[in-house]
Amino acid sequence: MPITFITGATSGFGKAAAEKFAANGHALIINGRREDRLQALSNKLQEQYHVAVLPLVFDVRDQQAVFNAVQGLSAEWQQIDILVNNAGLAAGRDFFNEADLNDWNTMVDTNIKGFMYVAQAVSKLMVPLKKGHIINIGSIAGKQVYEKGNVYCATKHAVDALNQAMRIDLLRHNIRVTAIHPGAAETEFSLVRLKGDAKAASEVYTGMKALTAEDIAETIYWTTTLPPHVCVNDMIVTCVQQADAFYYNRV
Ligand code: NDP
Ligand code: 8X3
Repeated sequence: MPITFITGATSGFGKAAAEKFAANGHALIINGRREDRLQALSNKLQEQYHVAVLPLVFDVRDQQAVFNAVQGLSAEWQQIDILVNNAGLAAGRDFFNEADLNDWNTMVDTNIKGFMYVAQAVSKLMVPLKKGHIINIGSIAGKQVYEKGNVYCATKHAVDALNQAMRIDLLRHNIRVTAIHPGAAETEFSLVRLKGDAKAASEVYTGMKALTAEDIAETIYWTTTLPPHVCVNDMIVTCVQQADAFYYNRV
């Protein structure tokens, strides 16, 4: 049974990916900060798909907690085949000169530093196995910069660079490294970014059929099903009504 480790599995892409991998017989290590959600997901997947699930509650920003959690895995659970490095968020949508520095720190600490801690901790387990697949969740915001996107876009550009760096440095260890850069997807992302303003969050997707969490889960899973000598390095995925960070066809 392959083992897949998914960060940010309490919602959105991570949760949908957990469902997808479990439905395909993967044992799962799932992470998030909200313990109740993580436990409920774990119970559901074990009951529905009869797969082993290990919930690991930690904050990816906490370097020690990340390394303790990964290094503390039993020998069986350390045989990780796939990492979905997904936990992340946007906080605020403000002009550069007006943004809240706490929001900037939260995004840098989560989307860059937490992302790096998880990837390094798990890659250390993959190296001796001489195989593995790391899937980094970037964003269209990691390819282009838009108004009031400033630091969120910068963190996702960092993900783009780190994905390339991992691909190069892990090449000699036979580890596949893939970045998936989604466009607008209707998850809890905008609710978090806009600090719980449900009306403003839903307006982000007005007039278009945005991506769903399941669409991205499908894409993530697909990259893992290719023959072992094939690696998708970088992929941008948007809904049909979005061409890039700027061009939308809202109806
Ligand atoms: P959601 O808000 O639905 O899910 C985010 C997940 O990340 C939650 O499970 C949350 O869990 C987890 N998370 C956030 N901070 C931390 C932390 N410090 N430690 C551990 N887990 C954390 O959003 P999405 O599913 O949409 O977002 C997933 C990823 O996709 C993010 O990296 C986001 O930037 C990216 N993305 C999203 C797009 C979109 O339009 N939705 C488009 C492009 C990229 P918990 O709160 O329980 O810790
Ligand atoms: C999330 C997609 O367009 O809000 O990364 O930046 S967008």
